[in-house]
Amino acid sequence: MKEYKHILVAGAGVSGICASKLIARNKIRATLFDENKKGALTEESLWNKLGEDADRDLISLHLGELTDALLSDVDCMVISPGISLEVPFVEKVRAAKIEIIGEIELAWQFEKGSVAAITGTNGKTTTTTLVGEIMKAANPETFVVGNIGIPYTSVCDRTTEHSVSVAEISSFQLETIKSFHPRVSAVLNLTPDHMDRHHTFDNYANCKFDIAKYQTEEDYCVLNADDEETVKRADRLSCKKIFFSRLTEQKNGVYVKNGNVVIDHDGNAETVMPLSDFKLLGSHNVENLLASVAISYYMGADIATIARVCSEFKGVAHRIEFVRSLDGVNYYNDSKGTNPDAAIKGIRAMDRPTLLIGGGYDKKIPFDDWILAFDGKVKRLVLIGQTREIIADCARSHGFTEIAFAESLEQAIDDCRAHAEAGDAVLLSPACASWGMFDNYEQRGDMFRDYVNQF
Ligand code: UMA
Repeated sequence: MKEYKHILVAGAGVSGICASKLIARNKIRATLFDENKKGALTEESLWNKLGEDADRDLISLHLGELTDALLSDVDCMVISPGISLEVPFVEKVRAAKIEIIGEIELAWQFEKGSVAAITGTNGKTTTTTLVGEIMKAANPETFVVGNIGIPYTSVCDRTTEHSVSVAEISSFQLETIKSFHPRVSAVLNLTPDHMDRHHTFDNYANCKFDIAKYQTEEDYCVLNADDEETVKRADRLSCKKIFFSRLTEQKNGVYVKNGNVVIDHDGNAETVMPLSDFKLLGSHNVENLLASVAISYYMGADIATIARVCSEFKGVAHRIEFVRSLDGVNYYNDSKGTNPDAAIKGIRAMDRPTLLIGGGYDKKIPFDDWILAFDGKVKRLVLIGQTREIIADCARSHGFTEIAFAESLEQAIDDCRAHAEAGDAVLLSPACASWGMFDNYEQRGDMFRDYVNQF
């Protein structure tokens, strides 16, 4: 770590909390600063968040406007990914010629092991989770960190020369790297997102590609050969490029051939696993699988371990999570489908006749697009919660009439089980928030999983 004396940490969310504690653990003064525009933060609430192990001699708090006095002896600012670099206080820090870095760059200064860093518009969390599980099986000293909700700064000083860090990295986090250098990086795909912060698609895409900016020809970047916007930008990379594809064979890459996942490396094409062993649905998940195989192979995992973990992988909890197969019926928990848009992804991912459990808290949003996405796939819709009549009316107005009501989630599952036949899927993807019946979508999904597992 550089010889800093006083670091300003901007943004008192989970990122700033963990960064301040890391800085103080390393005997450097940290001032945790937040503009607190919503007025929700107090010094007391922040000390509670910082916890008992926070060093109160080295950490101080500053809520409200950033003053010149505060900046007088600051030699670096660590900014949260949640704060745009265009806000006025950042301009003030720049004008004072204070170095600005982000949490990933800060953590990187403590990293002793090797890093896999994953970005892309969609699939980051699933891929990071799967690579994390593969690497944990190959090397118990594996940390899964980043935009997935576990700040890299919370574990980076526990890394060793043998450890592996698998990091989900957002475009916001990449805006403030200065030397972050993963051994294997990945850009999964690029479609417009976060335009409020990046303004143009090109800015956003370039920012994503910065994940490989400090990689050298010894390193690898895993890229989606089926995604035009990704392929288009690959030439600029100076590291080795490993392409993955669902559609075409890739020399030195990972692809699907005759129903198998194949890795072509060192002049050999080796079968990793039958694609049918992979439980997650949807072509986007096949891409996540291929990327994960490539990333973990170049991070040093052996093919037998990769195949075993990929075939056991049940997905990220509550996101089209495979729960189990019972009497030939597959059960999926997509409790994270808390709005019609998210639930449309759930139904699209089903590759078989589906008994769908929907309904919940009324956010006063229309359900038409969701019903239209049923596309002949939904054979029965079982509705729960406050919105059940509204959804039923909407479904009928689009000609869908196979509808049942249930008083509880358990009753809805029982109904589906009674009506499902071998080859069907039962999907919880409610298109509604859980409130009213549950505390949150996690509790709803946990209940679904537990109930299905006890049959
Ligand atoms: N703030 C200011 N001034 C501003 C703007 C914000 O003072 O102009 C303050 C706010 O009052 C707030 C803090 O800055 O207290 C920022 O908090 P936050 O909730 O935005 O950020 P964190 O809780 O620290 O979480 C961040 C990431 N958030 C964002 O990128 C928006 C988390 O990603 C990340 O997991 C976490 O750091 C640890 O690395 C979340 C996310 O939504 C999951 N990411 C986006 C996504 O996935 O689409 C990119």
